[in-house]
Amino acid sequence: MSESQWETVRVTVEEGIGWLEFHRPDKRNAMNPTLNAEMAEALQALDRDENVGVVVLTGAGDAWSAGMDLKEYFREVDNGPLWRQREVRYDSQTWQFRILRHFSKPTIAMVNGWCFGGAFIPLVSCDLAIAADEATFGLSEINWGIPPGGMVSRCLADTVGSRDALWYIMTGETFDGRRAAEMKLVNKSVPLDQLRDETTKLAKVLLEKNPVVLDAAKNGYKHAADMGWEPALDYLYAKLEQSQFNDRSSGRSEGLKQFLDDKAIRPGLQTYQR
Ligand code: ACO
Ligand code: V55
Repeated sequence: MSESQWETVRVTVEEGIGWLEFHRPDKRNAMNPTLNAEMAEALQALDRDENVGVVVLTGAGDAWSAGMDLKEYFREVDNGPLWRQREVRYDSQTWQFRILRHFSKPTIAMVNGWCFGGAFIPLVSCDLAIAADEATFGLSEINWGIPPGGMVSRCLADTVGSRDALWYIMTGETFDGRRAAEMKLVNKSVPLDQLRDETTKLAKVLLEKNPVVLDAAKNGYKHAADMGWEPALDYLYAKLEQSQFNDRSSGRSEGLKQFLDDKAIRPGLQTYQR
């Protein structure tokens, strides 16, 4: 895959990992309309790329992302027609929420630095997240005059508790990666100089699993969380059967064979050999 196909996004594929970078380091990777459109294209390319088993979303330079571009996404659009406002919003939600939250492959947010406002949407849309201890997070909306918009507050409701959410929404105070981990906004935080190794290690665990089953498992979980109990039960069985139907490697039979017949693995303690 060409690395310079996009202006504001970089993709590098290495050993099954698709490194997807916000790439506006001079603007702290703020998300402008160009970036929002390019991210949708880059994610489509990563979905199609059979060499990619896991996607890691990270930022170029010292930022993960400073949130929405206050100039290009807000002020410049204010002076245009309403359809343009609908259009830039649509493009941001398309990748940050619809595509990323339900991506077919596992996704990891690797938060290397600044993470503000709108950046919480792609952060929470990723399945898993590892931050640098040194990263700085904040819901800065209140500091420049708006309530959190888009899916920001919904994303907080899905991760941190309401005491913490309201604290940071209302004060606009920043917090670091350790605090983000403590609140479960991210899975864990590690010193910045270990961030890439730690993320690669996690990606490699996921690369050993059956990709068809991973897709059913993560998307089943996310959709079921929004359902009533009876539809969720039916839906999750449908997902289970869909994954067996789509899994051309018959992973389930193989997993059962390696445990029950060969006694080669104990699935409680390790994954079956694909
Ligand atoms: N939108 C537009 N431009 C931005 C943004 C942003 N969100 N963040 C940074 N930039 C630009 C700056 O305007 C500046 O551009 P310039 O060099 O052309 O003047 C450049 O990036 C560097 O910014 P500095 O402020 O000089 O960088 P510094 O490293 O000192 O500070 C920090 C980084 C803390 C991230 C600061 O840039 C900042 O506060 N940014 C805004 C964060 C924010 O409130 N984001 C919006 C959240 S709300 C939402 O997303 C809906
Ligand atoms: C925010 C994000 C948006 C938006 C309005 O507060 C506000 C963040 C991702 O889109 O349209």
